Amino acid sequence: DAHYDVHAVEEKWLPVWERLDAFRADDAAALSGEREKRYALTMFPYPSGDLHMGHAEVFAIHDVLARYWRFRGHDVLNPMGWDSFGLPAENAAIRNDEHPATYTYANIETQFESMRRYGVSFDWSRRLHTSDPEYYRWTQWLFLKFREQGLAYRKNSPVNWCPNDQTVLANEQVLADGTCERCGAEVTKRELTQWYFRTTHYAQELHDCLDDLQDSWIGKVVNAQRNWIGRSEGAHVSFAVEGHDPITVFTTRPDTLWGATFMVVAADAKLAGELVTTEQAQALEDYLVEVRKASDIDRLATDRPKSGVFLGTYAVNPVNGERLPIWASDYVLADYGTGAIMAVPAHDQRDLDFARAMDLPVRRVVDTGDENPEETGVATSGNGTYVSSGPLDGLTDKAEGIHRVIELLEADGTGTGTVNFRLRDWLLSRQRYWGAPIPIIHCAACGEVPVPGDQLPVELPELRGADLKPKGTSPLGGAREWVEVACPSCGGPAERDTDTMDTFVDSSWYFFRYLSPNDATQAFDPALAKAWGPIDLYIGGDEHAVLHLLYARFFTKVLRDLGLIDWDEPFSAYLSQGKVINGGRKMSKSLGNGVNLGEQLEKFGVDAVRLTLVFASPPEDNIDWADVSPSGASKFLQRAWRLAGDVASAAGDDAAAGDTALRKVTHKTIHDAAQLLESYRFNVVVARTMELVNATRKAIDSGCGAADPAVREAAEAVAILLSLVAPYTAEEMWERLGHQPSVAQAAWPTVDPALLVEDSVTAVVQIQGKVRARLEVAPDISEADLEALALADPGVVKAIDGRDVRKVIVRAPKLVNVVIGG
Ligand code: ANZ
Ligand code: ZN
Repeated sequence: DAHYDVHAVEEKWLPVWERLDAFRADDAAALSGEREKRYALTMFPYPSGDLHMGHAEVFAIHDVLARYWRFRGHDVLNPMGWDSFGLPAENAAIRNDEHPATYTYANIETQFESMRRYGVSFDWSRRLHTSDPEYYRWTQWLFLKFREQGLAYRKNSPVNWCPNDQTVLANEQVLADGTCERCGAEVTKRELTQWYFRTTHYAQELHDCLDDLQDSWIGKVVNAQRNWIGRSEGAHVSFAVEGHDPITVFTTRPDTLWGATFMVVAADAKLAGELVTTEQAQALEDYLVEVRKASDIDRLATDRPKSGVFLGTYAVNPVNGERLPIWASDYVLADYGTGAIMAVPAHDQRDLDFARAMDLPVRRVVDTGDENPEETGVATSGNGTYVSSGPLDGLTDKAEGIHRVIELLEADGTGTGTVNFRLRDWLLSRQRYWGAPIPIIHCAACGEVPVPGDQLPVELPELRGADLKPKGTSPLGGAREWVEVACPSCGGPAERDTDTMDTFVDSSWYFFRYLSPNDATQAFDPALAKAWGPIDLYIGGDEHAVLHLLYARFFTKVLRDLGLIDWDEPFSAYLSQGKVINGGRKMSKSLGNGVNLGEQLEKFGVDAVRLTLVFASPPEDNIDWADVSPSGASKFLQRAWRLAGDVASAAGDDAAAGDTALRKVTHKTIHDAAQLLESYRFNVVVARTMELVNATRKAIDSGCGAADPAVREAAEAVAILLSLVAPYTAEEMWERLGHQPSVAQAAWPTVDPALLVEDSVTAVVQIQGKVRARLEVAPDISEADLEALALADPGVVKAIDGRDVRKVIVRAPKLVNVVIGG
C-alpha cells in the first residue's frame, strides 16, 4: 500500500479509457434532444513544438467542466484538433529545406501524444487538422459562398505590410504599438490589391449583440470588441470648396462646427491629389514618401509630432461661411470615415497639436471652465457652455448641442446624422505558401472566375525549402504548372489566384467542422449544428479578443444568413484563462525562466500538474509557478488514494452505523461543489475536496473507523470530485473501492437535503435582562416557534411566576427577551 507509482498508474489506465471510449459525443441523443447537450470548446493549438504550460493550464481547466457536465447526465461534445496552417511551419520548412507538412504533422503527432497522456476527456473521433485538403476544401467552399453574397471581394488600397514576414496583415494583426502580431517587426504600408471579407456589413449586429454577452463572457474581451468595432454617432457634413466639388467629413462633434479653423485630408487619399494646387504639388509628393513608412497606429498616436502640407485650397464652413484652409496630413486616415476632417483645435487634441505645429488659429466654442486650450495646449472635450456658436450660444448640454446642429444641417441640406463604425473589412489574403489557396481563377476575358465546386479543393502544389522564401509576392506564383489553367468559364488561358487565406479564416469555422468532421458532402451538417450549437463554454486566451473571437462571430452571422444555422452567436459563454508565469514574469527564453511541461509531468505525474494548475487560482487569474507546489499536490493525491486503500482493507470488519458528522461534510461538499463548478470556482472545489479528505482521515483514525459506511461514502465522493482534475488517481481509487472503471461514467452523488441542515444552535432566554434558560434549537427555527418554546420552558415559567408578560422580543435563532409587568 505504501508506494503510489504515478507513471505506472498512468500506463495502466490510459489503454483502459481508450477501450471504453467513454468520451464519444452522442449525436443521436443530441438530435433527439433526449439528453440536454453541452458543447465544450477550447481553442485548438498551432502545432509549433510540443505542448507548453499554457496548454496544460487551459486543458486542465476546460476538462473540469466537460467532465462535470457528463456526471450531470448531459450529452457532451468535447472535440480537439489542430490549427495547422501558418507561418511557423513555413519558416521551419525554409530553414530545414523541407515541406511545411513535415514539420506540421510531426508536431501534431508529438502534441497528440502529450494530450493523450494528459488525460483530457476529448472525443478523439472528431480530430481535425485545418491543413488537410479534406478540411480546406470546405474553407474554400465557404470563401466562394461568401463571395456569392458579396461578402468576399478584392480591392486596391493601402494595406499593412510586414517587411519581415513579407506579407500583408489584417488591422487586427497589427498590435497597439504598430508591430506585427506574429513576429514583432514594425509594420509598414503598401498599396496592393487584396481580398477582403466584408465584416463591416455586420458591424451594427456585431456591436449590439455584445450587450447579451456582457455577463457570460468573463474577462476583457467584450469591451475590447466594443472598442474595436467602435460605434460612434455623429454627422456627415458637406463643405463647399472653391473650384472643386464639395468635400464631406465625418465628425462626432458637429456641435463644434463654429470652432473649425481648418480642414485636413488624409495625405495618401486620392482627394489630396485632387485638391492640391500646382504650386503645392511637389510638397505633397515629398511628404507622401514619408507617410508611407508609418503604420495606422503611429499615425493616430496623439503623442506623435504632427506633420503635413498646405494644399493651397480653401473650403467654406456651412454654418458661418468662414474660409478654411485645407491641409494634408498623415494623422487623418484614408480609409476611416471619409478620409477628411474638419479640424477643431480647441476641442480635439490632435487638431490642437497640428494647429500649434503649423501656427493655425484656435477658437474655443465650449467653455468647460478649464483654462483656454489656446494658452494651455490642452484640448477640452467635456460638457460646458457653448460660446461663439451662433444658435447654440448659452446651451450647456453636449447631446442637445449635437442634436440641434444635426437638425440645422439636415434642414439646410449640408449634413446628415450618422452612425459610424471604426471596424474595417477583414483583409484575408496572404502572400505566403502554407495556407488554403484562394479558389479563384483570373481570366483576361471573364475576369474573376470561381473554381467550380466539383473541382475543390484547390490543392497546394508541392513546394519546399527555398521555393517558399518570402519575396513579397506569393510563392505559389512560382509554380507555373499549377498557376496556368484553362478558364472554367470560357476555356481560354487563365491563371489561378496565387494568394492563400489567412489562417484566421481556417479557425473561424472549425467548431462547425467538429460536428461532422468526416463529411465529404458538406462543410458541416446543419441538423447537427442545430442540435449541438451554440457552444456552451469556450475557453481560450485574451490575445484573440479582436482577432479569432471577432472573426468567429462574423462567420457565424454569415452562416446564419446563408440558412445553415439557426443561432446568432457562436459562444454562449467565454472564459479567458490567466497565464502561467514564473517568478512574477512572463516565461521567456531570454529570462531563462521557462518551465518545461514535459519535465514537470515526468517529475510529478499528470494528476499533480493538473491539480496544481486548477488549484492555484480562479481560472481567469495568472498562475505564478514560483508560488505553487506540485509536490504538495502529489502528497495530497497520495493521502486521498490511501483513503480508498483503508476502506478496501476494512471491508468485512464490523460496520458502524454511519458517522453523521462525516456524512454531513460529504453531502455539504458535494452540494457546494455543484454550485462552485457552475460558476467556474474550480480552485475552491479542489480546496473543498482537500477538506473532505482531511475530515475522512480524521474519522478513520480517531472516530468511527474505516469500516463505517460513512467513510466509504466519503471516499467515493472524493474519487468523483478528484476525477475532475486528477483522473488517474481517481480511477485508481474507484477501482480500490471495488467499482468497475471508469469513474468518469459514475453518477454524480445524490445529496440528501436532511444532511445539509446545520447542527442545532443555542438560544438564550432572558427575563428582565437575566438569563433564565438555554434552548437547543434548529438554526432555521421561526420566531413564533422560538417564542412558544421559550415561554413553555419550565425554568422560564418559574421565573415569570404568574406575572404579566408585557412584551416578548425574539431574535431567532439566538435570543428571546421577555419583559414582564409590575
Ligand atoms: C471634429 C471634431 C471636434 C472631432 C472635436 C472630434 C472632437 P471616432 O470616435 O474615433 O470615430 N476623424 C474623422 N475621420 C477621421 C480620419 N479619417 N482620420 C482621423 N481622424 C478622423 O472619432 C471621430 C472623430 O475623429 C471625428 O470627429 C474627427 O474629428 C476625427 F471636438 O470632428 B472630429
Ligand atoms: Zn475566361
